[in-house]
Amino acid sequence: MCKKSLAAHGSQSPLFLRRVRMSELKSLYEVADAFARDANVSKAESEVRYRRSVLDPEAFWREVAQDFEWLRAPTRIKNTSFDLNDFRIRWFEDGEMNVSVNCLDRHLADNGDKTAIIFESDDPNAPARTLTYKELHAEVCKLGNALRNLGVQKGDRVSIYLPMIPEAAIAMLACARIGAVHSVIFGGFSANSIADRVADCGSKLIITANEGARAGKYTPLKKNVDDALNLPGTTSVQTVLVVRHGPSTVDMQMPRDRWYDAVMDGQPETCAPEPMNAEDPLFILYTSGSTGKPKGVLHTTAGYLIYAAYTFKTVFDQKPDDIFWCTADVGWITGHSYVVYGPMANAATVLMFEGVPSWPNASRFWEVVDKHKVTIFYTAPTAIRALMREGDAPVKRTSRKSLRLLGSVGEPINPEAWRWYYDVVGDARCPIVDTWWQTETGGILISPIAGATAMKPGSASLPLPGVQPALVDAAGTLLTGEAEGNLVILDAWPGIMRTVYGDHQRFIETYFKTYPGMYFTSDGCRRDADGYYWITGRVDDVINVSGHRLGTAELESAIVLHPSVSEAAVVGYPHDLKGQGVYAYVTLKEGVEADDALAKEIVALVRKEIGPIALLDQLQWAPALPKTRSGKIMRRILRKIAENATDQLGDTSTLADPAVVDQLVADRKNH
Ligand code: 6R9
Repeated sequence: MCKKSLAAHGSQSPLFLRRVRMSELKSLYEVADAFARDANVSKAESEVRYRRSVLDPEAFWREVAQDFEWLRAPTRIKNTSFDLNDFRIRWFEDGEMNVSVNCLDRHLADNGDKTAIIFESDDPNAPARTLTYKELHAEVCKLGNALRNLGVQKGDRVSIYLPMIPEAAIAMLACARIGAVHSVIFGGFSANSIADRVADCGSKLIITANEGARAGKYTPLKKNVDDALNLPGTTSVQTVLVVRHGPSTVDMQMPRDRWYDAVMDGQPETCAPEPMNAEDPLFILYTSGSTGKPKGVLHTTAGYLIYAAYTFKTVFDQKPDDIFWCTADVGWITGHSYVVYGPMANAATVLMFEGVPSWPNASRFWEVVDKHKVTIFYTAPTAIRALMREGDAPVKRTSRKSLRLLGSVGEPINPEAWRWYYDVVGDARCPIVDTWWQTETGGILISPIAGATAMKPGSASLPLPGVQPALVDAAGTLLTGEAEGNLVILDAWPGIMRTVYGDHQRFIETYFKTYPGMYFTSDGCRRDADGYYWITGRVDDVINVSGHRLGTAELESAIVLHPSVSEAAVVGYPHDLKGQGVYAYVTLKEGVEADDALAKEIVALVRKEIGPIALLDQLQWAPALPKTRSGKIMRRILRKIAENATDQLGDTSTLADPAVVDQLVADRKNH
């Protein structure tokens, strides 16, 4: 049976759509009384808050904003419109604050000696390192001063390419302190990807480390930066700061390269915070979309911070004694909002972990939980599935008694993995918050509120206060009640991105033109009879591999750089561990012989161009690609072939040459 198309742009779109089983829709886990008793938010309170937030968003967010420290309190709260003729998104617009003051200084009086960061190294035998809020404040001030001495001023861009070490958080907060706009680049990106990101925003300075460690292996971060800075378009960079981390030596190119510890040495431990308007930029984070190169998602000061902080406290039911561990890297939005800004604005203790779940063995996560008495644990379905495959024993040999709440983010969590997480990891004691959101949204939009919302395995459940989701069909008609369609958001919330850096038109085009007047998420979604939302996955050309976004256009551009390749098309296909895998169809130039060595070269080229996270899981030689008569690649058909659902190819009559498909299907069978 063929699933109804949820395409946003006719035949261009839908990906693999997760099938939501009917029986799952009814499975309900009520909030346990024991948890509800002490919860920050009750079920009744969550409903009252939601109603208030939608009826009078001004009053709702005005009250939330009072919990923050302002240099100048805002009088205007919400000034937003998604109407294309009158488009604007401004929150707290006449307010002034400094994000680092809200994350650090205001905690010093009561929480100065409280642990802000517990750092757990990749090496399980290395001693853990901790920083109190006082110590973190001092480090951030020193780096803020050092950056100012190096000529970094308000509004300048600073790229951060660091492993998961405390200096990553220090660097972000130091930028916030002096009003510099940070752009964190994930350590799994290559020199080319660094160069693209540096060139796009014109960074003045890069903060990196000599190397990063994961599972006992080292990534030469500084060398990648050196290679990036040899590429065109990167001349804006004047200084490279290098954190000493790990034993390797690096080439220092003077006067450009400076050791981090040398520039920090002797800096005062106080640093005047830059007064920032609520709408001044805080950071840029590059993310993949349907077309072209990754775009620089820009978040601003007050709206982002308040939204990250509010959702952190609400969703995770945060209490003063919690030890919060979000396993995401700071190179992704989850690391920005729920390792650094959300928790630190709430004076929480966070654990930062440089390693991986399965090294040195499959108990590592739970050993770290026991070692540091983690109470709230937030990870991605791909990690849960990988650990589930190792069986229950590696979990069961640890205590995990300290845990009280579990979270999931990055992709839909399949009910089997949800149940394993709940029963085995959480011993059926800990609620799970399945949090749906995006780089663009700044913070969580749809999620259970721990202690208030009954859970259904596989559903992100209900919208948070201030969030108005809706479903539309391909024509943009709003669907009511139980329905399946494309997920849109009808009104602005404080954490929404403000623009694509340097390309406001692309921002409007990408998110607000498909369904005029609405923010289009590019996710498919089903709403059940209880109003619960079930995200089914992307309906655009973004592939979600292990919770990381990869654009098909980026992957294809990398493949065709190979001199033997004439054309390529990439699609996602369901993958047991990663959620989705990358399936590449490659057409070679006339006369080139296809063989394994060439396939390996292409895989290596993509890795070099984008980074180790861009792995082609499958590569199929394609004598030609299926195209419409107007020359458009029919991805819908390529997806079905990749999924091995060749009985569901649908209508191929509009193809220029239907025989192409028969050939691909036959080759797939032998693949
Ligand atoms: C936070 C983050 C965004 C895309 C998003 C959706 C998928 C994230 C999800 C989820 C189902 C969840 N996604 N969380 N799908 N349930 N709980 O991951 O941001 O990297 O920008 O990815 O991830 O498809 O559109 P980002």
